[in-house]
Amino acid sequence: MIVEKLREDAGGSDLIAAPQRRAEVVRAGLRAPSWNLTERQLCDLELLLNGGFMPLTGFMNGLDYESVCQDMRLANGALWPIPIVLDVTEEAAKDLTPGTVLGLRDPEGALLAVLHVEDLYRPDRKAEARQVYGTGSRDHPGVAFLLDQTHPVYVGGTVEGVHLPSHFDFPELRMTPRQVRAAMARQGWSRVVGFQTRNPMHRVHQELTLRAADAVGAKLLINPVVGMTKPGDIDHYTRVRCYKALMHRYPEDTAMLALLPLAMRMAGPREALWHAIVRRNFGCTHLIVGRDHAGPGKRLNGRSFYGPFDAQDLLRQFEAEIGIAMVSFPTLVYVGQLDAYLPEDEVPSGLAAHTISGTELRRRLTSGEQVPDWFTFPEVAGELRRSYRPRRERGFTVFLTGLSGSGKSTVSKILNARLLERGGRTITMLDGDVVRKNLSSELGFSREHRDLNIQRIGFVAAEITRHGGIAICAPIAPYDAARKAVRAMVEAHGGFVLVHLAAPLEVCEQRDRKGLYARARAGMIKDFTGISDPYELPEDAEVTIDTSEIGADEAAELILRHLEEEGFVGRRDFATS
Ligand code: PPS
Repeated sequence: MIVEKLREDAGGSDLIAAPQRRAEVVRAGLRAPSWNLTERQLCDLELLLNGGFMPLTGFMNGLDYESVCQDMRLANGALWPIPIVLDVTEEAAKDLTPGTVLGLRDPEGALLAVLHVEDLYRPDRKAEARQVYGTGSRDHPGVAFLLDQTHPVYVGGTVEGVHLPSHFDFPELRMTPRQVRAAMARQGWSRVVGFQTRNPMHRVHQELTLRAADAVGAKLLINPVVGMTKPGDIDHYTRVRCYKALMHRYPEDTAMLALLPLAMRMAGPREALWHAIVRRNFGCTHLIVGRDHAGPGKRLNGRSFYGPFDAQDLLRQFEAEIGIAMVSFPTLVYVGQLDAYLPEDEVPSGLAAHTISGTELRRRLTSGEQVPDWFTFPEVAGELRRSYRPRRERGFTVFLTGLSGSGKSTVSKILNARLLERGGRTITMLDGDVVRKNLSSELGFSREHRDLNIQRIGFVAAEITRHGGIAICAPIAPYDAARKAVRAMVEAHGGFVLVHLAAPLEVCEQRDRKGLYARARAGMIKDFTGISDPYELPEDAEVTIDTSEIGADEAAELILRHLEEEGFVGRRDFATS
């Protein structure tokens, strides 16, 4: 039967060039024009090369692409729901014509494969969004990526691989489809149910995977995605530590863990078909599909992009053709009185059902609150806690902005002293003048140079925050976009508190402790903030203090109080750090 054959062949016909051909491929690839693969393209290439994307033989040409977008099939009729395309810039496309070769390199420039160019085409990405994702809305992360982060020209053709992209993390869990199938065969597993996830696995997931495997008499392949998932998801290092910690909870010889370097699109129903094809290639006979499988969450207006069972309904139509059976699963909830997990529609009336959302879990972790044992095993909670330190143990940045003479340096010195008096934390001061002497001595005061100055401060502050320290920055930072960019950099690692010292210009000018305003008025200093250069008032400051009305000590006190209220530092009544 065709499906059996596909399963046997998958990975056997992977796209890495045979040893006797490899030297020739390398020679051609190194001489040819080259393209440095994006993160998503790297993921796609890896699964093309290792057979995870069987029966694809390369990045889609125009015919396959059109047909996949419209009918979920390649031009030859084979089922394939998601475009796998190589998008490049107009600049890179200039060197390419059908029949030429393109070297595909990793971000460091190492050659991974060559693409034998068949065609170049300029897709209608809005149409692609509607066809593949069912929406043109940028609220959908897959659509936002397609419209804003892909290049305008798609290059189609077959690929010949030199080697797989390198991964240095968790090498023992990074298996190709062929290796996974071989491991299954060694263990004598003939029925295997796959479990797809992009989240940490809690007790409910362990329950449902065990029940699913039991229901169909199969073993279990836990196959989490470690390529690209939804922006904001828990990083894969943390997740993989959680999965590893959980594995001993499965009875011996029932479950295997293997990582999948897939770049998810969050395309819901179409993505469920795609996941099924990939898992079939990894040797699974069954796939668990729950509510809203691979959905992107809710729109900004609170509505969902896909119905909760759309993915199950679509996959049901194609199970036989793909050669994988769906194990559909209801949402399980915990019923405290019974100390058991039940499908949500089977909870006896009068009994309370419990669940904890991802957002609530993160809130509990960062506020140091307990995560109940019914929700997650203590070893998993322990791993999560290592990554999600409570706020008062995490790094943060206080970023003071304001005109020259608004009190930034004085207030930041007092704040520094107050925090040092309490002890237990390391603090780095990044005062405007100090930074300009040490980090930015070659820069002037054009917008470009100011932006570069703030970007450098942001980079350093983000690193300090990442390492659990406190950064106190005090530049003028007159431009909103530059301040927002720093916020984004820092918030990826910890807290960010923007403090606007909002003394009116007249007051700052009156103080004129450095005599700069007088010189600026006399035209001796050009592009002086407030006089001959703009200051964009922040609308996103956590703390705004008019230092013409409030003294520096009191201003520092207000900032400290905010830090206490937000939990970045302990309250003085209770603790000293
Ligand atoms: S910026 O815009 O954030 O990059 O500026 P910053 O790095 O904070 O540097 C401001 C300090 O440089 C002195 N100075 C000037 N400020 C503004 N405009 C012009 N043209 C200028 N020339 C020199 C001034 O002393 C600023 O320090 P503060 O502490 O703000 O008074």
